[in-house]
Amino acid sequence: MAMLSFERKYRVRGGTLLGGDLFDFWVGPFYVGFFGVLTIFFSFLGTALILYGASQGPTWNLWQINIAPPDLKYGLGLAPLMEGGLWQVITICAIGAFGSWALREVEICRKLGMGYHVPFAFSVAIFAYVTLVVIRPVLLGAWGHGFPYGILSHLDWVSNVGYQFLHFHYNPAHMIAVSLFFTTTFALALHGSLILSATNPGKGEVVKSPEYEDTFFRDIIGYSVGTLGIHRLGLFLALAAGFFSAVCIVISGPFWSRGWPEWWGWWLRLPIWS
Ligand code: 07D
Ligand code: 07D
Ligand code: U10
Repeated sequence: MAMLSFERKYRVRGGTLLGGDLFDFWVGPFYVGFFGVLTIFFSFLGTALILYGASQGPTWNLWQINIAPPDLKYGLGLAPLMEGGLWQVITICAIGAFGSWALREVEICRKLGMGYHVPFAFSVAIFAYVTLVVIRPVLLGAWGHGFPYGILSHLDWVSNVGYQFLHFHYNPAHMIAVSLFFTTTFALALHGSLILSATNPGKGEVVKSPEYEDTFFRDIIGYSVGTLGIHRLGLFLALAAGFFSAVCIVISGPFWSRGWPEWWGWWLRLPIWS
């Protein structure tokens, strides 16, 4: 079906979670909805506050702009605007914007009668972010444990927190997350190259069917996961990577406060060695 006639067919009212018909319309290619308005509100306010924070700071250099979380002495309380309060309001705006973006995805899925896989997947990214700026700081008792909002400053935070645990690579959940990230790119490279090899043949050649794709992997490794299966696997790998990332940082501090290399002592203490 041509895109234009398809759009006429599905661009109809209904499927909204909130707001009824009020925001049930499109602006150009964008579906609006109640959550579209909310997204615009939170992202405009959050961006404006970052710009305001930058205007009060020492630099307009994009890489060096930094909105820091409050000092640890403020614990889980509110901080004055210029001493981390800005970071607290921006964090609320960010969670509001990401959350309403996910719910706008849900409304679009409902309109199209599709599954909720895309908003579910985005929720895992939001979960990782919330783990960094809400769950872990709350468990540690201070908003000051959140990461600062700045391109270079957030890298400094990752490095500093990593070295607080001596050698972050020894964090077992970090190992699992890193391996899952590597496996995700490996799977996408295999999938992208396989699809192009079958469906984008040279001049005069015919497009090959999925049987060819299956057969390639049967010939080379004895097994094909299948055309639907590779998408399930890809989604699983990517979401598991994000999930184990959240695990690796939430256990660092709240559940393990020494160096990560020391955690592996349990191996040396196994009774089988004595
Ligand atoms: C390609 C989709 C498009 C998204 C883009 C990001 C902004 C921020 C804000 C000036 C894959 C848009 C960026 C809106 C501008 C201000 C105040 C997604 C694509 C292009 N990081 N991180 C980057 C974020 C964390 C880490 C780049 C966000 C954690 C490391 C970009 C978050 C930790 C490195 C960026 C976040 C961490 C980066 C490229 C939120 C652990 C790099 C991102 C909300 C997860 C790389 C200079 C990218 C870099 C990089 C954004 C969180 C580690 C600026 C929005 C605290 C080690 N991060 N990051 O392509 O070049 O993502 O940094 O959680 O090396 Mg980061
Ligand atoms: C949090 C992003 C969420 C994004 C959202 C959307 C916008 C809109 C708009 C473009 C989770 C934002 C959208 C803003 C943009 C437009 C229009 C994603 C998030 C909601 N590490 N490490 C990880 C590796 C080391 C350390 C994760 C590798 C060192 C710490 C991943 C190496 C030390 C933390 C990872 C390595 C160290 C991590 C990050 C190699 C430093 C974390 C991915 C090869 C000395 C972080 C939850 C992630 C984490 C994390 C990989 C090295 C420290 C598994 C490959 C040894 C402190 N590291 N790391 O989580 O788990 O994405 O965060 O050396 O906190 Mg690590
Ligand atoms: C996949 C696939 C597949 C495909 C695909 C894809 C996965 C097999 C069939 C998709 C993949 C690609 C296209 C490849 C490239 C993608 C990436 C590399 C991922 C990264 C993407 C990007 C970097 C692009 C990011 C771009 C974004 C997020 C768009 C930005 C858009 C906006 C900011 C507008 C959003 C719209 C909203 C929120 C609602 C509508 C609002 C408006 C239009 C604005 C007007 C506002 C109103 C009318 C509301 C009024 C607002 C109010 C009252 C509040 C005001 C408040 C104030 C404070 C002012 O598998 O198949 O192919 O293609």
